[in-house]
Amino acid sequence: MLTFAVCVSKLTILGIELLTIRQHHLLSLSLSLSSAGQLCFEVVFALENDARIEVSKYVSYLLRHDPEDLEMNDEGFVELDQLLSKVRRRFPTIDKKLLVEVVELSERRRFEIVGDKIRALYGHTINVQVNLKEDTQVEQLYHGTTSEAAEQILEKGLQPMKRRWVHLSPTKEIAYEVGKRRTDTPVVLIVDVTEARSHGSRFFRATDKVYVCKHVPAKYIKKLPN
Ligand code: HQG
Repeated sequence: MLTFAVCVSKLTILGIELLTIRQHHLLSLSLSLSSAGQLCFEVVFALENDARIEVSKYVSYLLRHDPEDLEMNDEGFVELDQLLSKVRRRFPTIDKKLLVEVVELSERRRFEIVGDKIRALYGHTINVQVNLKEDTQVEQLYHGTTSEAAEQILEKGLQPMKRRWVHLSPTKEIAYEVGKRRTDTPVVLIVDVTEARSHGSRFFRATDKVYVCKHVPAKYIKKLPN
């Protein structure tokens, strides 16, 4: 079967506009030729990547930093329907399916949906009890940052700064990417988790890419060679 897809902003046939594409959406028109020689076409709506990022950023802001008029419980959950109404005030074309898609298709698992509620898994500045499961196995974790911050961290340890937790990465590659958000030349620090844990530090797994802890003393942190 021969298949190809084109992306258009409106669907026009013989000069007649049949469909105007909704704001924040991408129309993908797939044409395929079946083995019987029939020409088939399929129209698929998807949330445009940029719009997906904007919605994700707004949801992150609400669930991590300022829920505004949303009712948030002690564990950081809000009703998915309430969140949807709020998001729709800014992104009117978003429906529940698309909101769930934004949450579930994000390359980092920033949020979790449990029943009819949703919350951010990490990154909070507001005081919520996320009650993550403590990790007792992981031996080393990484932290990517700027060279200026790294110098401070090697002296004073890792501190949560504006957030509730220090955020750590399970691999040096992920830590490098985190550091890249701030600088072109990130420094990757390695945390001796086994040693820190044996002296009372506790580490929690938020997602497959993010671990958190309250504070890491400087003596358990080293700089990785570039
Ligand atoms: C630095 C993103 C000086 C620390 C990421 C960092 C992450 C110190 C900054 C998550 C310090 C805090 C969090 C000390 C720490 N002296 N600087 N003693 N201790 N710092 O944003 O780890 O995309 O709170 O190095 O991927 O950059 O939003 O932490 O530079 O997982 O889902 O203080 O956010 O996830 O900054 O990022 P942040 P982070 P999302």
